[in-house]
Amino acid sequence: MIVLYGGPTPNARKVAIALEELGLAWRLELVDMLRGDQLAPAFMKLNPNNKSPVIVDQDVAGEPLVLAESGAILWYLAEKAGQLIPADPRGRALCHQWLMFQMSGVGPMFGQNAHFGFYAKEKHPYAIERYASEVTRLLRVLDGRLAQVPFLAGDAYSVADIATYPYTLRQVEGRRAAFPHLARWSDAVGARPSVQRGMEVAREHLRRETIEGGLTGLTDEQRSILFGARQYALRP
Ligand SMILES: N[C@@H](CCC(=O)N[C@@H](CS)C(=O)NCC(=O)O)C(=O)O
Repeated sequence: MIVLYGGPTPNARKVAIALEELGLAWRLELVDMLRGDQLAPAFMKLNPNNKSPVIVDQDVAGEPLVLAESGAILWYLAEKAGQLIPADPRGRALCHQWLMFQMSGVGPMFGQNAHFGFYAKEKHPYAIERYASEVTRLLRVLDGRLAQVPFLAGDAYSVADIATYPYTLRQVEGRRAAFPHLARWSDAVGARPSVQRGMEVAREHLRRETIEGGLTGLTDEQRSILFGARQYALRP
């Protein structure tokens, strides 16, 4: 049994999609970010970086494996099941490249775009413009890649697609004409039953304060939990 610590967020969805696709036995342990579950001592023991997702794999030799960082988790699960990473060296290398592109580019830049564009109380035009431009640029890179191949790693669906889809889904909506290849890929990925199930992870816990929940706005306490005083006070 694999325990997934996470909530209704893109990074936890990646892991839920992979778990569903691979048919591994798993269950969810909710991490409610707005409540500050990620700062609780029990969670910080699993990930001192106070971020979800984290998995605990009890089905391993020796101690249960505790693993954070969604890209590392996807790679681990794919290797464990022997699926979702191309077998040939070229495909494997490209799969790794596009997974890293998601982890180092798409994830952080889309995250900062959401932060400065929506969650930050003060609106800084420079930061808003900077990250909105980065999002558009990264979407263009993905669209160019998907003009050449059906999936990010090449011919086969892989962990690189799983990592990217939860982030690009909302951005592609309304920009389909600008990014036709990305839209084609997004439809194909989104049609997979495992993706549909994985995207539903913890949906019932989606909070109205978040963009996806309707963006009623964060309270000062929630801002402090997510972006400020609370997490920094934990550091020596
Ligand atoms: N690089 C990490 C990023 C994880 C991350 O940013 N998780 C968010 C939820 S999607 C989180 O836990 N945020 C809570 C916080 O920053 O306090 C990964 O890919 O797993």
